[in-house]
Amino acid sequence: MAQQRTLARYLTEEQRNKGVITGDLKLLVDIVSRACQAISIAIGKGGLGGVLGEAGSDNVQGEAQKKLDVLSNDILLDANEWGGHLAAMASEEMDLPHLVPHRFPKGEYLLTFDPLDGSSNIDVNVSIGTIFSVLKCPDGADLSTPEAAEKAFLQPGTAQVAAGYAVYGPTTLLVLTVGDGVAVFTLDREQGQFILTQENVQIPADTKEFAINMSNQRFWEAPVQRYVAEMQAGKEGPLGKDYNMRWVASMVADVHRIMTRGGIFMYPMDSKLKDKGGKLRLMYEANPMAFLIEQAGGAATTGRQRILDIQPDNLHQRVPVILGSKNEVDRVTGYHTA
Ligand code: P6P
Repeated sequence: MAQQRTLARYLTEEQRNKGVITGDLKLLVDIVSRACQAISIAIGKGGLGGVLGEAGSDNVQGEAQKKLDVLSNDILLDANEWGGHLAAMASEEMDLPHLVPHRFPKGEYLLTFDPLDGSSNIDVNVSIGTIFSVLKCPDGADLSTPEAAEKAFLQPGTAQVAAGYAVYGPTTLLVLTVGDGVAVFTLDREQGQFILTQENVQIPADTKEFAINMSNQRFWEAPVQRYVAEMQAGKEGPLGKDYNMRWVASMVADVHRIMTRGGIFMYPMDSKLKDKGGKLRLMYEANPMAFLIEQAGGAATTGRQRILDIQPDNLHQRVPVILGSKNEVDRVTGYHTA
């Protein structure tokens, strides 16, 4: 049987053979992967683990937190505080950055994450996931207080050195880029290891499958109205082919389907979200997913600009997201800029 390549071996080869990553970044990704294993175990217990339902608190987005949102966030914080590889962390579930406590050494990286994306699906047993992004901490960054530390995170997505997601589905997968393509690892629960099952993922440039929450149709801007109507027109319409639709309402699950067989995912600007800037968060949803999608040959825009080029204004900034098969993303982006 061909020798299995574990995540640790993949990261070591990226470090040693290609010089793509540092030892500290290898440690960071390995630690995050182990935190995702722990989250997978907690989720897997479901009602037996007393982890379903509401936590009785709201997050910075004003969204009711699920018990697993809080537990997943705590698992990631606890796992990453002590390693000496991180300077600070930021999360969808925390208003301000979490500084590495003084009792631990600080490292050169910043970690942002959505600890449990799609948590409205937890109680109905639909796939959910963890999304993470890694940045370098700028030299001389002011990390004296959480408030001061926010500035260090406000870097465009092109500055990311790694990004990934775990999808907790029928199997638990880790999908990762360190800037050298996209690799997929499958959790072998008996070994307690992520095993490489696919590398150099390539998203088909064309697709017949789109993902959008159709209930928002009346709020969309004209370019998205036009594009979705053209897809619904099928073979007889201007796009000359019939399309299928999927909407899991877990970004991780919808993006992983696109990673696997192509497609286009849209959470576009709509009139009820205008004052918030969009639905999805830039720093720990849109940016890591955009990095992964581009590394797999896809495209990711707001409809009007490349997501990775956005200069963030604040830690919890929201943006419209259109990503996936390049030719389709280019088409609908062209409708916005025509
Ligand atoms: P809606 C989950 O809450 C999330 O942030 C993404 O994972 C998902 O794509 C989107 O929101 C779903 O939004 O409006 O369809 O519930």
